Amino acid sequence: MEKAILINLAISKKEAAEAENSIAELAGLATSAGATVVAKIIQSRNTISPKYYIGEGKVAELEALIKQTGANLVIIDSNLTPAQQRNLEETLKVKVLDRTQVILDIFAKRARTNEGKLQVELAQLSYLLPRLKTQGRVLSRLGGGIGTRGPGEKKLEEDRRRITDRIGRIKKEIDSLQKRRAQQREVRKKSPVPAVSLVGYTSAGKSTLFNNLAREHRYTSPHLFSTLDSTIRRVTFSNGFYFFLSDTVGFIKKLPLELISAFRATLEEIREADCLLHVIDVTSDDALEQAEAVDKILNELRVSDLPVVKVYNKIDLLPEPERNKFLHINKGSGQLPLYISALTGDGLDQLKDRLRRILFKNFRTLRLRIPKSRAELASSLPRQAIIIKKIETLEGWEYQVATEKTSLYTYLPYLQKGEGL
Ligand SMILES: Nc1nc2c(ncn2[C@@H]2O[C@H](COP(=O)(O)OP(=O)(O)OP(=O)(O)O)[C@@H](O)[C@H]2O)c(=O)[nH]1
Ligand SMILES: [Mg+2]
Repeated sequence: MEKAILINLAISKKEAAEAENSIAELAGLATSAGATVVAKIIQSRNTISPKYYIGEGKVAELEALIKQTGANLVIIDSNLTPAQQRNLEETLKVKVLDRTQVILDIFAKRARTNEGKLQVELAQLSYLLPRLKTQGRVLSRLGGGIGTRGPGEKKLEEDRRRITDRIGRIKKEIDSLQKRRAQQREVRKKSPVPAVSLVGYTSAGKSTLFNNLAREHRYTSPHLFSTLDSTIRRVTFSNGFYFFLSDTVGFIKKLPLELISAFRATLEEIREADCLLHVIDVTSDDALEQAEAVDKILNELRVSDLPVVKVYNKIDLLPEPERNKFLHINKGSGQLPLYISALTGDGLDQLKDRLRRILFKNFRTLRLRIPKSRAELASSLPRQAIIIKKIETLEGWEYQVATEKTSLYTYLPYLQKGEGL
């Protein structure tokens, strides 16, 4: 187990105000990566030291603290230049990582699918490459653990050319995986079934809500970034209507650039959705800032024109009077905020109700009776309408369907009595 000391350097009033939350989040990241946090330090200073990032006085202080706590890892709550990282490691004689490296490490640990693993390796190598030029950092000297997982220590020591080759090959592989994914998406796009994507800050409760809505077991955990690869399940209403729900990777403030581009593919799911379900953790001290960070990333992904349903989750942990602090958010939209507990199921009926009204606004249900002689119509029906019920009879098939399309004209002769388009 690695014992880590965390350091946040604030060089402005604004940064000083955010320092507590930022270092608390870094502690969450470090724990998720497998380290134990033994100390947290916040330093206020006017400038960043080009040599050590933090001030020299702090470096001396750190040395003493390392001895005292037995720490073998120092994590800086920002990005370091290769020189700063090397200087700190040489002086402190322990491994030094920055925020991006810790996040990359968690992603390396969590990636499950082939594409996810490749994306993480690509991000790690891209982050490493410019650092190799100046660095010659001998990781083996400082042991394995956080920041060395993924491509592996040996690979990290390979020369630049081989890493560049590897990057090229990974890109090609990802490319072909993405083509396949795009084809699958095309198929899904032709389907009349609406799609909803869960989005939100990491640990907000997306997977828990996913499980509860889709009644399907998914991996949830108190650690950050427990979901990396998006998954899709069906959510059905009592009237038989249904939609597809996808669970996605969590967002975080200061998400490294390398990762935003690496996970763009995973986030493509979001772009294909008809509606986004934004999960906000009300128990987090900076819930509103987290929600803003998510909005910002959604903007960057250019999905801001999609309808978004915001849900305030973990309400079971919040006493009634405190809920008021979120009341002003939806002001003007005429919608009351939705308070839910993904864990206990509280508020999920109201949530489903709101989703139903958004997704199926223009849908209506119809009954069809298609004779055996028109089997081709029966087989193409799922591309035109949501099949709610299907019964096979001697003469053919009886359907109850939901549709918003007028393209059902070919089916007009087969409408059951009393139905009209
Ligand atoms: N008390 C309470 N805990 C919740 C609720 N929803 C989620 N949690 C807990 O919060 C933690 C994170 O939940 P997840 O569902 O894994 O969060 P996530 O948004 O999928 O996180 P990532 O996939 O890591 O981005 C878990 O320990 C859940 O049990 C809730 O409504 N109430
Ligand atoms: Mg999750």
